[in-house]
This record gives sequence, C-alpha cells and structure tokens, in this order.
Amino acid sequence: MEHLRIAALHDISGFGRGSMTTAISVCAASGIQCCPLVGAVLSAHTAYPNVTIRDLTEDLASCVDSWQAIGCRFDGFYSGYMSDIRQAEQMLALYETCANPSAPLIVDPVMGDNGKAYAGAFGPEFAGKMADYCGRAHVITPNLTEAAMLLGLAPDAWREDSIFLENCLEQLLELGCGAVVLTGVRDGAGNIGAVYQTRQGQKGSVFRPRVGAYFPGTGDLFTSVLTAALLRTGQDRLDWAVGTAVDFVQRCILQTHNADTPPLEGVLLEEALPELWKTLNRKHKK
Ligand code: PXL
Repeated sequence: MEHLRIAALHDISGFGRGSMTTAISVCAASGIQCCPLVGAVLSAHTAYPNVTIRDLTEDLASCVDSWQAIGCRFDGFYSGYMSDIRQAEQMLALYETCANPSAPLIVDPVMGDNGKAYAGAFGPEFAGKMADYCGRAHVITPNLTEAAMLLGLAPDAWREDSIFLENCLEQLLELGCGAVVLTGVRDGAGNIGAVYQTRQGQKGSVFRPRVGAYFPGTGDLFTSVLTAALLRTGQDRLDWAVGTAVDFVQRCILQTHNADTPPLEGVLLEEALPELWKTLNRKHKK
C-alpha cells in the first residue's frame, strides 16, 4: 500500500464529533496519515452553549514555515472550519510549497447549515473571501446554505428545485474550482445525498433514504471520507468517492439514530471505521 499523507486545516473541538477529530480518525482508518494544522481549539463545537475558543490564526504562519524547513511533502490538502478567513492564506502557502505532484486541494467551505450561518465570523465578507479561496481548490463540498453564501446570497436563499441546483453547480464552478459537490441535497422523495459536477462536464448524484434526524459534524465526515476515497482511488473517480462518502455518512447516521445517543454528540463513526478500511482497500487502485 502506498504511504499517503495529507495536511488538514480544521479546528479541534474537544466535545461533539467533527472537524479535526473526524478528519484524523477517517484518514487513519483509510491508511492515510493526517497532519493537523490546528486553526482553533474549542471546548466543544459551537452548537453547544458556553463553548470556549482559542483562535490560533497568528500561529499558523510559523507552523507552515517550520513544515517547509523540515521539507514536509503532502499528497493532499484538506481544509474545513476556519475561525478566521486569513487561515486560508496559510493553507495556500503550504499548498504552493509542500505539494507532491498532482496533490489535490479539497475545501469544505464551512460557514453554516439549515439556512443559518454558524456562530462566529461567517458574514458576507468572510463568505466573499471563502469564495476566492474555493476558486483555488480542486474540489469544494458546500452544503446548500454554504453554496448560497458563496454566491453572495443570504444563507437561507437556497431552493431544492433542479433549476436552482443546476445554476448553483455552474456558478460555483465559475469561481474556478475543478469540481463542486453539493451536500445535504434532498430529492423530494424522502432521499438525501449529494450532487456533483466537474469542470470537464462530468455530472452525477447519489441519494439514499433520509433518516429523520439532524447530527452536527456530518459535513465534516462526508468531506473526510471523500478526501480519503479520492486519495486512495485517484482524482478521476469522483463518482465513486461521492458514493462512498454518501454511503458511509448514511450508515453512521442510521447506527446513531438506532443507538439513540444525544444528537449534539454527533454520529457514532468509531464502530463503522473498520468497514471504511475494508471498502477502500477492496477498491483502491494505488
Ligand atoms: O461541523 C462544522 C463545524 C466545525 N467546527 C466547529 C463547528 C462546526 C459546526 O457547528 O462549530 C467549531
């Protein structure tokens, strides 16, 4: 098996599965080393009340310098939640100096969900700069709320009809990224999943029956699995990577729903990770 390594920029939230803790565990279960670039440390994700937050934006440049001096090389770059949009500049600096040939930059433009921006800095200025950053990415994975924000609309301005989705995919590709994967899309027949389109015109969708519950952190889980699957199978297999990510998230949601644990704690991914290893190692070509 090829030894693959990614750099991942997220916060660490101590309680409530998501962001960096999800990225590290999904990568490990996929046989990929995840090197954390920690943008902020929180006591818990921000859907909990009274969380503490330590922003580490000012520390990132010296961390990037240090990795450059060591001569670190990465096969992929993955960023999620940023407590300050200036963190994107550090990710790009790392990408420009430490990428192995054809290493993808995968950006989950974490800003909100369910028609609302998350607590924090996620106003129109943040969204505009996030859109510029997304233009540099190979793959972006906004949910519909984030897609609206990236296009300069209000967080609740999305619709679920096919015209809106098609326009959204086209306009997000115009930002300059290589592929757009819209997450959390419903098909009007009780299913939920993802629709995607690439610059080369490859299009598709993957839907699975929706479990009627909301768990924070499923977007982080989706993009972590997508990143791992793309690295394992090669970037020309976006269709397979999207299917793998939708299936894995759905499986975790179903298990968690059946276990009846507090939704804010996120999905029970730990029990499902051995299955991810099997799926990726059955399929991977590298
Ligand atoms: O799941 C996205 C996310 C990541 N990081 C933090 C969050 C959230 C969503 O609420 O609060 C800190």
